[in-house]
Amino acid sequence: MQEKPAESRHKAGFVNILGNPNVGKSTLMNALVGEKLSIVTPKAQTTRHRILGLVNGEDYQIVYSDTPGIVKPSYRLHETMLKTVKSAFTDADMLVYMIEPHNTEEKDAEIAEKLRKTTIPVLLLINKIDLAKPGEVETLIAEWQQKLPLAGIYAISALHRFNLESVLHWILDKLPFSPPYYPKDELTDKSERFFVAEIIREKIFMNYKQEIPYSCEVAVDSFKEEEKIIRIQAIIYVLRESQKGILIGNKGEALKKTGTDARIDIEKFLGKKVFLEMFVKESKDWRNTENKLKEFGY
Ligand SMILES: Nc1nc2c(ncn2[C@@H]2O[C@H](COP(=O)(O)OP(=O)(O)OP(=O)(O)O)[C@@H](O)[C@H]2O)c(=O)[nH]1
Ligand SMILES: [Mg+2]
Repeated sequence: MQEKPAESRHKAGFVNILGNPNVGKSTLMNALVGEKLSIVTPKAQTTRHRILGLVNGEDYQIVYSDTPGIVKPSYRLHETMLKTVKSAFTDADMLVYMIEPHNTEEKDAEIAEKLRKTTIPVLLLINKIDLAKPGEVETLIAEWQQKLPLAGIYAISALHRFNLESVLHWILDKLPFSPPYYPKDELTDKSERFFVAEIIREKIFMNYKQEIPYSCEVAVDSFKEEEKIIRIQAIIYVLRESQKGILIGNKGEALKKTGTDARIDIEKFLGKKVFLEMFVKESKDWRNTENKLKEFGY
């Protein structure tokens, strides 16, 4: 028998990670890619865009997609987030659906039905098993085996990198034969500016309470690389004038802390010294304004 040419033995495909907010999708993608691409916070609805993370091997390329959590839309930004999730449902070679032990059944009922009907291979991951009560995981596995008899099912901890080899093994096994979709030295589809804005948004999620993180959008206005330093100017947009003061804080302390936290991580990400300046502006009701959402890349 003739040996297949190397090109046709190459595997590649889109592995799209879906799930409710906060289940650990971004943590999983970062762990699988081995690089902190997606921002991670303890708050729900952290991720707003679809972010690709590539894992390149000699004879394979896995194109992971981290996606926003599935939400019931209460404003336009949510609608675009949901559209992103839907697109990830249709262009996948494989679907990874992630849940956590204390997830309520009804939250997953609708999607479970879709997953049962699809012809795309499905991997169900029960994440955060480090937080599970005894017996809880076994019960969940049995339940999902009933619901999705064809799916691969694993209990994992994305945070503690527990059982991720099984995940990778399952994915590589199901990956279709195909030439690579992206150059083999690429890691993601997003720009450095995008990740800088995301890191700032992560620090806003960590440092402010209640509605503030959900009211902010970040845009990098200027990014100038010099020999020894990168000078970055970023604008934080808020929904209302009254939120500016909260962001800036007493004597500017709050914004200063957020800026320092962000700069430290941006320097790690870019591998270079960074000078970061941040300005706060009002962008009236941006979450509900079509052309503003477009401008912000949604
Ligand atoms: N204990 C524990 N916490 C985890 C695990 N995986 C993720 N987390 C935490 O869960 C929180 C949410 O993680 P994310 O990765 O941001 O979740 P997500 O699904 O991307 O959330 P959205 O982008 O908001 O939809 C963070 O505080 C993570 O550190 C895990 O295996 N165990
Ligand atoms: Mg996320």
